[in-house]
Amino acid sequence: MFNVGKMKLKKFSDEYGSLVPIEETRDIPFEIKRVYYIFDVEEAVRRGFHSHNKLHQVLICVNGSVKILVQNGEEKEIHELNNPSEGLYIGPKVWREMYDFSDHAVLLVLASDYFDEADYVRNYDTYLSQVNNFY
Ligand code: T46
Repeated sequence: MFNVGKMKLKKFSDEYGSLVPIEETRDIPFEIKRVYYIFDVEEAVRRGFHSHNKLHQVLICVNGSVKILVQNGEEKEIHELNNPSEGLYIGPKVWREMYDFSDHAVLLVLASDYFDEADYVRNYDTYLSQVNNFY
């Protein structure tokens, strides 16, 4: 789907464990202005329900698993994240929902800009009317 893609992150593993480094513009396709993480989410809870006008993000489930539904009015995909060396890139104009958080799931998000509520489209009908003009 346009503006969505799974990314393999390089992982260094040895008998002492594993390590994944992430360098802005090298390992992910933007400069990182903000990092946040989502945890303590009950299994029945669904979050998200919005798109962004300009924001680029990479989502990494660093512990446990979570499902991410992405859609753009025409296409819909479901990505399961359950591997700390795998990311899901989501660019602008993509509706997203996060659900099926496992016990102790931690969803780490790298974002290309500071928090700005004005960048969110939180109403699905508004999103559909905007995205139809965009694509
Ligand atoms: C996204 C998905 C994957 C802040 O004050 N600063 C922040 O950087 C963020 C991300 C949130 N907030 C506040 C805004 C709300 O009062 O934290 C509260 C919960 O945010 P929200 O309901 O937007 O959380 P999610 O899980 O629905 O969405 C979040 C991100 O907001 C969003 O950009 O793509 O994770």
